Amino acid sequence: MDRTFDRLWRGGRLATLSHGAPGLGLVEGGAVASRGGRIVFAGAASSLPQGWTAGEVVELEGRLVTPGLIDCHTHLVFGGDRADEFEMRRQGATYEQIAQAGGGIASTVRATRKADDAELARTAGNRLDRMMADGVTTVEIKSGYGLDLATELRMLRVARGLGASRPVEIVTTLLAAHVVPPEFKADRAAYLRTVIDQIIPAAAAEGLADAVDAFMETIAFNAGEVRQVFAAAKAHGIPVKLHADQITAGGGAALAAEFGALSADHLERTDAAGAAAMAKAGTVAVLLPGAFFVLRDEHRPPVEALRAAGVPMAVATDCNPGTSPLVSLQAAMTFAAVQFGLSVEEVLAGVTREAARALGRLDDLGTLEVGKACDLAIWDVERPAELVYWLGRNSLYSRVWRGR
Ligand code: DI6
Ligand code: FE
Repeated sequence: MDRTFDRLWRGGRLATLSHGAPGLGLVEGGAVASRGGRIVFAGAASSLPQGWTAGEVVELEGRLVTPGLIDCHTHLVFGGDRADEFEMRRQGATYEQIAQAGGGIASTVRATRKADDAELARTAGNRLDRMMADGVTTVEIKSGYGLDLATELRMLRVARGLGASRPVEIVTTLLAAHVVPPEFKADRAAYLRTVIDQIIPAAAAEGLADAVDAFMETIAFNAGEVRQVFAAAKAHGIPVKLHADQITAGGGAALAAEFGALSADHLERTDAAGAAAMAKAGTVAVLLPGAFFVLRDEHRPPVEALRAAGVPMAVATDCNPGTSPLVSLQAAMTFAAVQFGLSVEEVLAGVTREAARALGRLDDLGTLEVGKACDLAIWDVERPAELVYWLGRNSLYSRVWRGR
């Protein structure tokens, strides 16, 4: 083993989340060493190699170290907000009624098309800064409020730019199949052709999309349409994921599994057969308690069936202006435990290892293991459960991205 480290953290408790280790993979008296932004040692300090040298040694003083948190489902880039609709919903209007009246996603599309790049970057950047303060080191960002070639690509470029200007990794997802934009209402097939023949190829050519997503829902796209979008993504070698079974049961989980999707997200109305199909395909269930909370949904995702089938479960904010104006992944963690019944271990795995899996990035993110990116969250807590238990208390002591 090479014994020169850029930095060594020691004297803390590690939750490695590593493969094969039981539970959180806890290590007492642990140390983590980095070189060139990667982890070159993670384990008990007593098994550090003899004769090591480090550019810097950081004493953890008993603090807890976890992998940097990963928010694997956000719609962080958008124009305006929808506080007016929030008030309408408080007076009894439903999300679908507002959408049918031209509000909802369509109103954010209008605001996003109007906003210039600087405005989109500024507002999304503010949200991103807040997320990072929660210990988040990787954020997935979707397009889907442009719904035309120019604005969809613009959203993805702005998202990529946020990563270039901050110590955080941004993973981008093309969600041109979010809803049919107003100007195509009379001819949905024509919009679908635009997505398939223009937007997906252009995003692929510019390398702007790490994945392609779709919203399969009565107010959005049906199964046949989603199949066409997924086939086009696959033809360009881009992995897929799906907003599935959120408001209505539509067989979304099974469809996602059929295409070998990285993840199927929401799943409030997924049945046991859908869960079984996901298990077989290795598709991750991304649970989004923020939307469940804001919509006052009464259907929980089938956590017991997912668990019984062995489906990996991730937890994310779904940060978006309509159904989940939530910028705190820590809050989503508490909600996932309280509302969905996840254990502390499941929640912590869900924002680290399983979130990395949902992004197709388990090879270099999500656990404290040699060879992975040295992305750490260091917490002022005694027990891991405190990270899930507190609501609105940020226990982050420091955040490390790529070893810094
Ligand atoms: N699922 C959601 O929760 C959001 N989009 C989606 O596909 C809602 C987006 C919005 O209302 O703006
Ligand atoms: Fe979403």
